[in-house]
Amino acid sequence: MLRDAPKAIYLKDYTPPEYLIDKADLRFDLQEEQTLVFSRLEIRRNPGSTAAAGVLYLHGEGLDSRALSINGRSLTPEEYQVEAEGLSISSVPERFILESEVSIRPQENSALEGLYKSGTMFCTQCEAEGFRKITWFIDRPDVMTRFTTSIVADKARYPVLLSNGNIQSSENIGEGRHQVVWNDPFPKPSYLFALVAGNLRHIEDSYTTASGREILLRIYVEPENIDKCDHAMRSLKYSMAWDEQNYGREYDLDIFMIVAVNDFNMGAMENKGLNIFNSKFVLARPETATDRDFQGIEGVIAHEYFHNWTGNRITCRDWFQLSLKEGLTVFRDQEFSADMGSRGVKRIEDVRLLRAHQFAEDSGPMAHPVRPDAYIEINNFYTVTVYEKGAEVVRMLSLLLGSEAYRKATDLYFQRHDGEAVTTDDFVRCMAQAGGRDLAQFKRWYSQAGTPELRVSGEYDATAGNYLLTVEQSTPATPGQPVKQPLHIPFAVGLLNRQGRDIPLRLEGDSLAGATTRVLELRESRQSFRFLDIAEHPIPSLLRGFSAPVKLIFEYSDADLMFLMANDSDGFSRWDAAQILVQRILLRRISEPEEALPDGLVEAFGRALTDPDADKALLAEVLTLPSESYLGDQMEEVDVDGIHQSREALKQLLARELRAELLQVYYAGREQGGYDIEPASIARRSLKNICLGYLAQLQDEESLGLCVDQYRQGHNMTDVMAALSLVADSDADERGHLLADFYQRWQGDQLVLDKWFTVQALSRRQDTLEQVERLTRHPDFSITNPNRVRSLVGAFCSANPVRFHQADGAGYRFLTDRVLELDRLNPQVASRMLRLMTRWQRYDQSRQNLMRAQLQRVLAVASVSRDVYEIGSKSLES
Ligand code: 0A1
Ligand code: ZN
Repeated sequence: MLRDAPKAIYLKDYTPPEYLIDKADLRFDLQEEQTLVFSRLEIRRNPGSTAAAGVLYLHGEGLDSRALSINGRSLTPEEYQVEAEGLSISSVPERFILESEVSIRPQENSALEGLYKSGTMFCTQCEAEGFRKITWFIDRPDVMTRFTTSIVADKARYPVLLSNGNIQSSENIGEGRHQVVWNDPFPKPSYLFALVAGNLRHIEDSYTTASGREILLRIYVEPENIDKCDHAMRSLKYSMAWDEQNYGREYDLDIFMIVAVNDFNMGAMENKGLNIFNSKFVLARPETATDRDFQGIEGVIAHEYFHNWTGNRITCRDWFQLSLKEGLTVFRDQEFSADMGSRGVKRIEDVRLLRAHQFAEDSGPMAHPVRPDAYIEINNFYTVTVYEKGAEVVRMLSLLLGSEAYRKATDLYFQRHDGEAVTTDDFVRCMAQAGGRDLAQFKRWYSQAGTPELRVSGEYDATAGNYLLTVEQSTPATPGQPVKQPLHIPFAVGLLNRQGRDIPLRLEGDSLAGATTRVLELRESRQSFRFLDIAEHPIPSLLRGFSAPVKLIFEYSDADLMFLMANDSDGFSRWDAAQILVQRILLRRISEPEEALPDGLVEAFGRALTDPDADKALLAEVLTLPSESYLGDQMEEVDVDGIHQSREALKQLLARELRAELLQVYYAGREQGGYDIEPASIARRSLKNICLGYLAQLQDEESLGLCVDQYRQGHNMTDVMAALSLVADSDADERGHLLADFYQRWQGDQLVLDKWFTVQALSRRQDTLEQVERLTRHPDFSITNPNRVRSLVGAFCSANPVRFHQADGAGYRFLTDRVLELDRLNPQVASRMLRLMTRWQRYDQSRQNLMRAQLQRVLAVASVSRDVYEIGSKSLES
C-alpha cells in the first residue's frame, strides 16, 4: 500500500457533541465561477457533554476560508487551526455567535456531494457528510439546528430558488439578481439541508390533511419534462393519505416540494420539505417509462415522503444507527406498495431482491450487521443490509407484536422521540414496552451479521397421530464475528393434508388452537414443536410469507414441491416451492444436461398457463427463472458457463414443450384498448412478455417476428423494451435496425437513452464486452453521469455474469479501468462499481487470480479514495 491506511470509526467510541448549534443563518451568493457562503451560527456548549470545555471543532472540506469571527471579532491566525477535514478554534465561550465566509466551486464538484451543478441547475446532496463541503459546521446528525437560508442569484438564469421550510421573502435586488429567503421552523441535522437554483417549471396540487390543513404540493423539473410529472404527484398524494391512515402521521410544513435532477448518486433524498430526486424516480409517461419504472417512482416517492417522520422528525443519533430510519422507512414503503398493487407479488419481489443481493452481501467480504459497529467511509454503508435486511427486522417486530400492538408501539415511538436523534435500541424499547414483550434476544438481529440457516426436519408418528417439527438454527461466521449467538426468529408454518388443505393446528402445551398458520418463536439452537391430532403424514409449508430473513433447509422431494406449488394456501410459499424446484433442476442439469424434468412438471406449467382463473401476476413470477447470479450463490464454486447453459437450455426445453400454450397466452395478453397501470394490466403485460421471452428462446423466425412486431407496434415502453431486449440478445437481421431506430427516436431523452445502453450491455451475445467498450466511447456516454454509468457499466458487470466473467479476465480489466477513471471524479459511484468484483473467492482459481490482480491494481493507486480503499482492502483481506 502506498499511503497511510484510512482509519476506521467505531460505534463504541460515540460521545455526545461538545457544542450544539441552535440556529444557522446562511446566505448563498451563487455566481458563475464560485459560490460565496456566509454563515452565522448560534453555538452553545452542550450541557450533556462530558469533554473538557473550550475547543470547538467544526467540519469543513475543500472550503476556501475568507473570514471567521466570534461575537463580531475577527479571529487571529493563532486562535484557530485549519486541518485536513476541519477547523479547531481554541478558547471559545460557553455561548457565542460564529460568523464565517467561504468560497466553494460547485461547478467543479463532480463527486455530487455538497453543492454541485447538474446541467445548468445548482443542487445539493448533504447526506451523509456533504454539508461540510458547503460551510464550516458540526456535521453530525445529533446536532439539530433551525436553518434560515437566503439565496442570491441571477434572475434570468436561476428564476427558481428553493430551500427547506416555508418561503419568507422574495425580492429583486438590482443588476438582474434576486434574493429568496426560506425558513425551516423544524430543527434538523445538517444532512437534511437542501438548496436548489435553476430554470425550472413545476406542476402544483394540494392535499388536505386529516386535521384539515391545506398543503401546497409542487414538483419542479426542467421545462421539457413538465408533461412527465403526473404519476409522481399522484403517488405523493396517496403516500400522504396512507401515512395518516396507517401510522397516524400528518405532514407538518405548509409546502412539500420535489425537484428532479439528472445527476444524482442515489435514488432520492428526503431533505426537509424539499426532496431532491434522481429524475429516474420522478419522470414517466407510458411511452417513456416501463411498468417497473412507474412502480419504482411510486415506491421512492413514498419512501422519501415517509422519511419526514421516520428520519426527519426523529433522526439518527449517529450513522451507525442508519437503519433506524432506513430499515423502518423501507418497511413502510414496502407495505404502502403492497397496498397500492398486488401484495403477493410485492412480497415476492422484495424477497427476490433480499436473497439475490443481501444474502450475497452477508456471505461476502463486506458482511456487516444491520447496525454496523465500524466503518471507514459511511457512504459505503448505504447497503442492502442496512436497508432491506433492516426492513425485514422491523417486519419481524410487527409480526411478533401483531398489527395492533405494532401500531401502539410506533405511536409511542413518535410521541416519545419526536424532535430527537435516537438509536435502534430506543426504537426496540418502544416495541418492547408497547408490545409487552421481552426483546432482549431479538436485538441480536441488529448486531449480528450473516444469514441464519434453519435446518428443519419433520417426523410423523402415525400411532400417536402427531407431527414433530425440529428446527436447528445457526449463522455462519462473518468477517470479525467468528462466533454467533442464537436469534429470536418468528417462523410461520402450516401443515397440508394429502388433499392439499390446511390442517387446523394444535400445538402441544399451548391453548391456542385452530389457526392454520402458526408463528413459532425460535430462540434456541435446537427446538422441537409437536403438532397434535394429525391424521396422516402432512406436508409442511415452512417460512410462510417469508416470516424471517433466513435460509431454510428442508429435505423436500421434487413431488412434495410440486404438491406445494399446486396447493399451498400461502401464495408466497407456492411461488417459493416452484423456485426451489426449478433451482434444483437447473443446478442438477449443469452436470447432467440431459436429465429429464420431474414427471408432471411441464403439464403443471401447461395447466397453469391455460387456466383462465390463474393469478397472472403470480404465474409471471413462477415462470421467471432464478437469475444466473443467484444460482451461482447456491454453488460451492460458481460455474459461470455451466449455469448459463443450463438456464438457457431449460428455457428452450420449456418453450419447445409449451409452445402452443405460450403462444395462446401471448396473443391473449396483447394490448387491446387503452393503456393503464392498474395491477391487472401490469400482470397481463408481464405474463405476456415472459411468454414472449420463452418463445424467443427458440430463435425461430416466427418468435423473432413476434418480437419485431411488438417493438414496431410500440404500444408502451414496457412492451417496447421487452421486445427490444429479446432482439438485442439474438442474431436477428433486424437487430441493428431496431437499435438504431430506438436511438434515433429517443436521442434527446436521457432516461430512455439509459435503457438503450442497458439493453446492449445485457445482451448474451459473444461480442457484448466489445460492444460495451465501444459504447463507452459513444458521444452520449458520460462517465460523470451516475445513471449513464450504471446503465452501461453497472448493468454489464452486475447482470450479465456470463460475459462479465469471461475466462480471459477482460471484463475485470474493463471494470477496473472504469473504477480508476471514476474514482478521480466520483468516489461514491466508483466504490459501488468496485463492489461488483469483490466476491472473487466464489470463483475458480484462474478467475480468482485475475480478479485479485485487478483489486491490487486499484489499491496500488496512491490517491485512491477512502470509499474505494475500504471496499478493495476488505475484499482482499477476506
Ligand atoms: N437517504 C436517502 C438515500 C441517500 C443516501 C445517501 C446519499 O448520498 C450519499 C443520497 C441519498 C434515502 O434513503 O432515500
Ligand atoms: Zn431512505
